[in-house]
Amino acid sequence: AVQPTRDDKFSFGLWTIGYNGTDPFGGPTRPQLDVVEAVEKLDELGAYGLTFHDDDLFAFGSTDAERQTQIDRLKGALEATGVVVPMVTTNLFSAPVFKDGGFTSNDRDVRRFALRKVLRNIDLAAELGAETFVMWGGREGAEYDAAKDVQAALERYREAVNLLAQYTTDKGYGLKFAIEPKPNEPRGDILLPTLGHAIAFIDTLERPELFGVNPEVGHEQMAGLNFTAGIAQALYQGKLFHIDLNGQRGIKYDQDLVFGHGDLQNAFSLVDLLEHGAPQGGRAYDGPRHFDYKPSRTEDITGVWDSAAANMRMYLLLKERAQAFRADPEVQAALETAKVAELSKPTLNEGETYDALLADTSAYEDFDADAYLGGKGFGFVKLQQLALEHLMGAR
Ligand code: 3MF
Ligand code: MG
Ligand code: MG
Ligand code: MG
Repeated sequence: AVQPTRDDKFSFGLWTIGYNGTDPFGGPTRPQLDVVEAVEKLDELGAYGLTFHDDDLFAFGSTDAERQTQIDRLKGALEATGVVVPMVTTNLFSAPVFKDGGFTSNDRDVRRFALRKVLRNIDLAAELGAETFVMWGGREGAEYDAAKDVQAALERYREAVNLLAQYTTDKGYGLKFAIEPKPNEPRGDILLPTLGHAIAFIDTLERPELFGVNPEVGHEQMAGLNFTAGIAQALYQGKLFHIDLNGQRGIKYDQDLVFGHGDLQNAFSLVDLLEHGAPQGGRAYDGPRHFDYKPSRTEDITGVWDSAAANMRMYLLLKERAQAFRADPEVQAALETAKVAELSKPTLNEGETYDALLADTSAYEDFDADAYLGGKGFGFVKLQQLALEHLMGAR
């Protein structure tokens, strides 16, 4: 059961397994990984999908011929293996031209260039049959408050993504867009820093139904937020279009560890949520389980593939543990005591008006609020202990 299969819908970014170890303090520790090797090896390990930025597949500034050669090589590998490209994304952060961002650079010429680059990459995404186009605005931000008019930046971002939505609609591509939030790094502050900011922004768009979010475990945790709780809200709002799974240990630089190698408890509750949905009928996610991690720069190529396999194995182990947790009668009893299901019951009776509530003496005049001093405990700690014992394999 912990052997990954295509049905598990595991996908990897080409930039993840292809990470060569470069960081701000040192150069590569591994040679360039070829895309054909990447596809073949992912297939062997049980993944179903590969995703990529335009610039992962062909270097920024490639000639049309160089670009086409790489696309053809990718297509050949996909055909040979059956691996698919469920998502394509765009690089508006690496090239020097994007040093102040793409869609929100203060320099208008850069903004127009960014739009053209992305339109071209959207054509490629459609050609490869991708369903989702992810946008991470890594350089859309600032270090200095006076240097960036944030309201103007939001307006330019809106202008850009409205145009992209118009384009895909006119072309009949059927692509959906997923905005990936991140609070900081590489910019001091990034526009749309959390999934909550992004969902609120999506409401202002001309075609909000085409836009959702691609939250990353580590990005929300860098802001000190509970990733599972954020995913629950994204599901509730119908906005979980894609997900970046990885590991992060607290509020520090973006670690991109293997999924589960950071906050393991939160990874457990996340898999429990993704696999079981909200037990009271919340919406489920059936999209790719996409890993956006970095094989540590200490690793050689064997370590790269070991770490890729570790992501999938962690997910499947957590899924087993979550199933055992849900099936345990003691857990069911603890959930009952904790009144978890009672939260799904509307607070008002059907059709009840505020007049009827005001007339209900059992709700106020006769209600025994004092019973909550010393009584009526929820047993949340016992429930948490049971969860951790299942996570540890102790039950
Ligand atoms: C950076 C990221 C990005 C995005 C990618 C996909 C390079 O922290 O997470 O990875 O996931 O650009 O949009
Ligand atoms: Mg990260
Ligand atoms: Mg990241
Ligand atoms: Mg990411």
